[in-house]
Amino acid sequence: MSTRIQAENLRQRVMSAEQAAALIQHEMTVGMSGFTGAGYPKAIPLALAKRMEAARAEGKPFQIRVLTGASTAPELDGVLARVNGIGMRMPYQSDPVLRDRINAGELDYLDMHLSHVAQNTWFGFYGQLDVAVIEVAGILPDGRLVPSSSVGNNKTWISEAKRVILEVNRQQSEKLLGMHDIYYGTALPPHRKPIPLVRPDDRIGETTFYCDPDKIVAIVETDAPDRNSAFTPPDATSQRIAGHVLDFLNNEVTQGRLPKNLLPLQSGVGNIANAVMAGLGNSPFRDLTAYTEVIQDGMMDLLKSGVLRMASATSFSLSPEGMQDFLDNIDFYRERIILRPQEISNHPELIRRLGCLTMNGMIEADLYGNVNSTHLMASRIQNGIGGSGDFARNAYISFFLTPSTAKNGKISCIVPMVSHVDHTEHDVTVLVTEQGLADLRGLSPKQRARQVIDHCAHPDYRDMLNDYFDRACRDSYGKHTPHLLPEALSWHQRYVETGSMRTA
Ligand code: 0RQ
Repeated sequence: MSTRIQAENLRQRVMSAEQAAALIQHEMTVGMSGFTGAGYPKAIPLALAKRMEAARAEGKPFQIRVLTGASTAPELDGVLARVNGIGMRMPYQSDPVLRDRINAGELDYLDMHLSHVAQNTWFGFYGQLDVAVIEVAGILPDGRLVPSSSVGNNKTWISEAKRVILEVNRQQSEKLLGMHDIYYGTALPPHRKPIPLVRPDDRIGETTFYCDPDKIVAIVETDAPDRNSAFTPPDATSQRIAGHVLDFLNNEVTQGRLPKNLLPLQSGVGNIANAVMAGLGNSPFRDLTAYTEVIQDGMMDLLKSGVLRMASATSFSLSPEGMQDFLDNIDFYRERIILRPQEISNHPELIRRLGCLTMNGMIEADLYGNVNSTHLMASRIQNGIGGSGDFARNAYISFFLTPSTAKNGKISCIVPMVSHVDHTEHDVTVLVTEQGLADLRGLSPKQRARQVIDHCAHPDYRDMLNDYFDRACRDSYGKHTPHLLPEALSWHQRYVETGSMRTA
């Protein structure tokens, strides 16, 4: 048995993944660990999927409700979706198999602000959590649990679930102990108090989770890596987007609206966000901090080069090389990284207090600055809003980034009216494409439209957008936010019908 399980009284609860999975029944609500492919249980979902398949073969239904921190991996969302074992999923996913099932209308998916999940659970909005399945890096002699490579909602799942099942993964470094900051001071309304965090590097909690030992019904030992998918090196489009962001930040410093070392950075998932981080590495900026939810390779490079002084997050999302570098240099990184529960990493109060500069990807934006981050052609979900709303709504400056076109130029990512709204015009400060940057601060809707067309739209679509806007200004029912209904959404309809938004 692994030396990772140091609490004598818990050792007799070690069992196989199959035995542990047998404790999970049809229609249970299960809170699992996992955030952006880090720290998710590796063995129990697989064993559970086999049971589900066997039940199905006997004609018996077997579906569970799955709550996590954010996205997981093929070994969790993928295997359960493949056997149609998920009846309800929240709050975020990015798995291709699960995504297809959601878009086929085969399960209920609740895509929601990540900061809301823990508190809504405490409020009782989701009913009783039956089981928590949590990956940890170890169990200390007194029963405290050493978190693994993500924190997510684990603290909440452990405290709220009737029963707890642990996966102790010996591939998670023992040296993770000391990197986390688990805040136990939150209270429910009407007795909430300010969260005592005023700098991104403040530590306000514990390094481990507490768990009532009587609730721990099973412990499974695993030895498997996190998903760790590779990043594509920044392409020309991402580099141009990053260049516009950096020019903008430089100018803000020159104008005295940002300090020389900026304000805490939040960076969303994906290659463009990673490219902005790479761009910062080649910039004169120094002594930066990050208050974000996910640490990708780009941020690790900034830590290594000293451009970034420290980073606070709830999870990693590293490439295999990035993970290897992290493990090789964990003593260095442990001094510079703090992982927190997601209700703290994404807390509106803290994001507003710290004045975060937030950078998130989007699918499309409209002339007035409304942003769609989640839906293709209004109805097909890609991933989910994730933490982008927590950050954008409360940011000092909120940036949304995208190439100006998608599908080889057949789709314009700047449209008259977004087909789904995640971030309203009130929460979006700056739009950036490879074409340029639209600074929407202090602009009325009509002023914003000109900025967005001139700076962000692809030249192939500029005339079409100007034509729409000119006619809307002339013929719209109201002239404050001019629109021609139903022409506003005809661009999307045209793509659905003809495979291109272009008219010619
Ligand atoms: O389709 O896969 O069929 O090729 O949408 O597009 O370019 O791969 O997107 O990986 O940069 O992510 C907004 C989804 C961008 C991401 C989003 C099609 C395109 C492709 C995906 P294919 P890309 P990226 C913190 C922050 C919300 C969560 C968030 C996201 C597919 O950034 O999920 O910000 N954000 N979290 O072809 C139709 C358009 C399109 C389009 C792209 N305008 N119309 N299709 N596509 N633009 C992290 C967490 O919260 C965990």
